[in-house]
Amino acid sequence: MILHGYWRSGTSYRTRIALNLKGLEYQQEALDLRTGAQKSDAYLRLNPQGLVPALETDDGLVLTQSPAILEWLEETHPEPPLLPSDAAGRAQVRAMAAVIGCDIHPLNNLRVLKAVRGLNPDQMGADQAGVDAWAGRWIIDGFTALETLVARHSEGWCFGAVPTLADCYLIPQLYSARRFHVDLAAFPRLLEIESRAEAHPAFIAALPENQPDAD
Ligand SMILES: N[C@@H](CCC(=O)N[C@@H](CS)C(=O)NCC(=O)O)C(=O)O
Repeated sequence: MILHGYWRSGTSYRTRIALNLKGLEYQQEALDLRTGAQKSDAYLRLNPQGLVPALETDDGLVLTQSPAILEWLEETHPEPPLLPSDAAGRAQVRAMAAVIGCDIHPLNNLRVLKAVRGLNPDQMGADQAGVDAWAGRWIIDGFTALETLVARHSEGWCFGAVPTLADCYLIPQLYSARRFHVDLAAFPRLLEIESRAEAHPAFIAALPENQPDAD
């Protein structure tokens, strides 16, 4: 398989974690988002949305949108499972993932931040402090809910005693929160999960700084 991604992209990071937890081999093709490589004609043929990640499977499929990729991985490589065995548990894990994937990450994606900075026609014109405040607002909002959900369901990881899709989403969002200088002191349970991930080989191998294109 080939993962098209970028070392600091949260959606690429969450996909790497899932691939690693499943013990799957994959090559990486890096796209430098800072230079707009995701908008090249060649990449747009793979992913018309011009966003990372995209996963080329061994069968020649091209998968896009990290939630779809993670669900595909779970369906095609069920061991070890990243979703609980019961429907209620799966709904909880997917809800935790969606807090990040739907309600936090899209608001601090590169193209949204460009608009917030005023580089796009929206002309909102924020400086770096304004961008941090914007991103932080949505991160704190989502993390506050997640801290409560984790308190209800955690036995070490976000849900239960083994990593699930929710942890694949959480760890990159914590990394991103630090880049926006968010004070994480109010989220001790999330930080506890992060320290567990810091000792887990699948999460370590997925760390941005451990990727071939890291600079
Ligand atoms: N919902 C998409 C979001 C993908 C996304 O926003 N990717 C970011 C990197 S984390 C990106 O490619 N940004 C490039 C840009 O905004 O031009 C997913 O989960 O795959």
